[in-house]
Order: sequence, then structure tokens, then C-alpha cells
Amino acid sequence: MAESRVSELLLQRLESQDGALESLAVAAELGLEHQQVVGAVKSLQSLGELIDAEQRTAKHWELTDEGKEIAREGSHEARVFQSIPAEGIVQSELMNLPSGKVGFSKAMSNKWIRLDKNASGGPRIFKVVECVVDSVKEKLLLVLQGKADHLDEKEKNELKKRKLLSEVTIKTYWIRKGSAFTTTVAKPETDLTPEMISSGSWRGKKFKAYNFDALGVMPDSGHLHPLLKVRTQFRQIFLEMGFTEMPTNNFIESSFWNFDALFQPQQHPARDQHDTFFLLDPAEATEFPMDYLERVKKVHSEGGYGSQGYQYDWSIREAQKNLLRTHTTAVSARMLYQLAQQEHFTPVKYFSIDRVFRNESLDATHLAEFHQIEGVVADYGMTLGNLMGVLKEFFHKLGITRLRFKPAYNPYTEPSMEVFSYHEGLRKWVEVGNSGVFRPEMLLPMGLPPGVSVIAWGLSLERPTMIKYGINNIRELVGHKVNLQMVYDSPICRLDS
Ligand code: FB9
Repeated sequence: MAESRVSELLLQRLESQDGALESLAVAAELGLEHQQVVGAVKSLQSLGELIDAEQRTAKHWELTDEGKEIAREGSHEARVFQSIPAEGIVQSELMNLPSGKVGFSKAMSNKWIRLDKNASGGPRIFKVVECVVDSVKEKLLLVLQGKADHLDEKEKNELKKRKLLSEVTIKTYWIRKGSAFTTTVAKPETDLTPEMISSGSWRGKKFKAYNFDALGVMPDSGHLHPLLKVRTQFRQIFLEMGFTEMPTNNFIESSFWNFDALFQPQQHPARDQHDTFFLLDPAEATEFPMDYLERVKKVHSEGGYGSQGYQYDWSIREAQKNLLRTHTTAVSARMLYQLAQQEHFTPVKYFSIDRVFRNESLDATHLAEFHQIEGVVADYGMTLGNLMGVLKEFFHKLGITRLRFKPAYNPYTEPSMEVFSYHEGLRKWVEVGNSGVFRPEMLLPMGLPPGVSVIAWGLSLERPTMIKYGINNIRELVGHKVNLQMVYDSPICRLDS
């Protein structure tokens, strides 16, 4: 029932009342829930002095869920009595009925039924009387009608002991006519319209009091995925360190830029289909800087620049194979090649944060793709010391202060280092990235001046994001099973704290 209708009924009931009306009693009288009456009281109070309502606490008898069920269906003992046919019923059969066990003992103590233990076919139950009065149901119905005062204390406590009735303390209202009492409630206007102003009709209207405490409607908006929030933080760190973002908007790459340009031999296991996603269409790339390609071919097959190379028959067909890039280092290679085409070399600091794809076995923390973060610094005389220094500065901005470096191997960097940080929570050293100095066999065929060295490092975006947002399974972070509410609820990301 609409609140405005409840308000009208309440006012009409109040009109014929001398003295106060108790909200609980009027709710029972009108067949309403007490909360409906309370809502109408509050609504009428907001309209001015129509009513006086004084709040009090009152003890109130309410039916438990089982009590409501019995008021509806009858007591267990009454249901057992109704289920016994004139010829009686085998005791075990009766006890299997839904109300059997509880109803049997009450019906016996009411002397409604008897048990014949010597009956043929086993103990049998018979009615003792023709009909019974279900007093439990009748008392519960009285309480439902707000007439609990018709029951004496003993009866109420009996029903309470059977957990059919409970005594609760609730806030009620004692309602009287107010100084501006009326039974006609003009629904207050909520909007002052241009018509009201021009016609002057606003003069005769009552306006709902303005609620300055009302909260505004939360505007619907988009929500950034945690990965993108963390990406923004990493981007900010690189930018404040003077790095420029590389254009990474090509997921498809040729094997040439993804592997050969990095001096990664064509028979390297990472170039196998088990580790890399190759494309069927377009299967091959056709445009390369051919003079550069020839230098790459030579350094792989014969060596050069002081290197003996890999001494194998390098194949352009292999280099033409298109693939989903396995690292953003392919983009770094393109950028460094472009840098080498300048007339005069200028030092650069580049970074990239984007998706890479690897045909690897999946587990709780690894999917076939992830976001790689990569930093590159090219200048004359870059050393491992510079690399350690830039890594300490970079990770310090992530809040990581204890770093350790472990010698490692990459096909395109020498020396290479795995980067470890001490995880206070796990109380152990965890790998936080990989790094190294790009090999001369990669840089010199590009045309970079001798003496220019390039240091670089990489890590994933997913690992720090999962740690930051306390996510253990990568499938809760990315993929079709992601709970979008997690995206809405994920807080702002501050990596340094
Ligand atoms: O991200 C990784 N770990 C990590 C990073 C940050 C972090 O943040 C903490 C909250 C502050 C926590 C952990 N790793 C690299 C290490 C491991 O997670 C590793 O198991 C997974 N690695 C990925 C590759 O796995 C197939 C992470 C990914 C990775 C590894 C190497 C590179 C990039 C990404 C690289 C490189 C590179 C090397 C030399 C020159 C240029 C690029």
C-alpha cells in the first residue's frame, strides 16, 4: 500500500480518536506492518503540525517464523490428529510424517490420541475424540491481530517456550492530532515549475521541505581496470625520470624485428611454435631496410664487429615470418634502428608498457599474454654500473629499496642480470625483473656509433598489480571470468606507498 494511502487512513483513524493512538495498535487494526505506519508518521511530520508523534519503546509480542507457519497451517498436534484415519495408523508411519514426532507427544499429552502397543501389525495409534480445538493456532492468530493482551502471561510464556512467540522491544509512536490537524493531505509539490510562477498558482501550494542533507545521485561513470591504474603509475615514474614512451601499437611483428635484429639466432628454442604465436595470414612480412637486413644476416651467419656470429645459414624466409610479438624489446629494436639513422647520435631514454604474447603453459599467475614494461637508455659509455643505478632509482620509486642483482643470460644482452627485491611480507627475495646491456652484434649492424652502449630492463605489469591489489589468480584480474565489480571497487593505485 502506498505511503500516501497509509497516511490518509491514519489521519481518518485519528480523527475519530480522543487521546493518543499507538502506532503498533493502529497497524494491527489496519492490517498493516508496523513499519508502514512508522513511515506514514514520519511523512506526516515532515508536512508540518498535522500530528504530534511521541516516540516510545514498547515490548511487543511477535510470532517467530515457526509461529507464523502454525498460525497458517495449524499446530503439529492438530495436523497429526487430522492425519489419523478411523482405523488408526501404524506408529512408525505416523512418526515419518512432517509433524509426526513433535505433534505425536503433544497430541498424546492433550489426550487426543492413544497408542495400542499390542495391536496386530505393531504399535498403532487411534483417535480418542471425534474432533479437537487447535487452541495454539487460535492464540497465535490473536497475536497476529494485535490482540496479544487477550492471552494471559502463562499462555504467552507457554508459546514462547515452544519458540512460537517472542517478545521484542520496538520503538513505537504515540500519535495525537496536531495543531494543524486535517484529514486531507495535499501531496506536497517537489518542483516549482515555470507555469506555477507565471500563473501564481504556487501561492496556494505546499512545497516539500528542501532536504539539504540529501546525498547527490552518484553519477554513473567508467572505471579504470587495475592494470591500467598501475600502468599509469609506471608511466608517471618513467616520465619523471625523463623517459619518452615508445609507439607500441603493433601487436603483430616480423620475426626479423622480434628476434633477428636482437641477434637471437633462428634456431633459438624461443622461436619455436611452442613458445611463439606465428600468423597464418599475413604469414610473411615483406618490407625491411634491406641494407640493414644484409648486415644482420652477415652478423648471424659469419659474425663481424669482433664477433664470430653463430655460423649458420641465415634464412630471410625465417625472418619474414609474422608473429605476435613476444616482447616489447622488438619495439626497442625499431626505435634504436631509427635513432641510428640520425646524422648525429643523440642520447635517449625510452620506455614501453604494452601487451606481449607467448605460447606458454598457463597457471595461476601466467597466461599466454602479459604486459611488459621496458626501459632503455642509450648513450656513450653506458655501463653495468649505470644499469644498476637506474634500476635502483626506478624500483625505489616503487617503494622497493633492497635490490639484488644475479648474473643471468639473455640472447640479446651481455652481461645480463636478474633483479631481486626483498619481500617483507613473504620474508624472501623475489624476482622483480630482468635486465642487461644490448650486445654489439645487435647495435652495430643498426649503425649506432661505436662507443654507444644501451642498457635496458624489463618486468611485467601483472605481477605488481596482483601484489598491489591482493589478487592471487591472474584470471581474477584479466579474462572473461573477471568480476566487473572488482574493477568498479578497485581503489586508486599509489605504487610508492
Ligand atoms: O615482473 C616480474 N616480477 C615483479 C615485478 C614487479 C613487482 O612489483 C612489486 C610490487 C613492487 C613484483 C614482481 N618478473 C618479470 C619476474 C617474475 O614475475 C617472472 O616470473 C615473470 N616474468 C615475466 C616473463 O615471464 C614469461 C616477469 C616478466 C618479464 C621478464 C623479463 C622481462 C620482462 C618481463 C624482460 C626483459 C628485458 C631484459 C633485458 C633487456 C630488455 C628487456
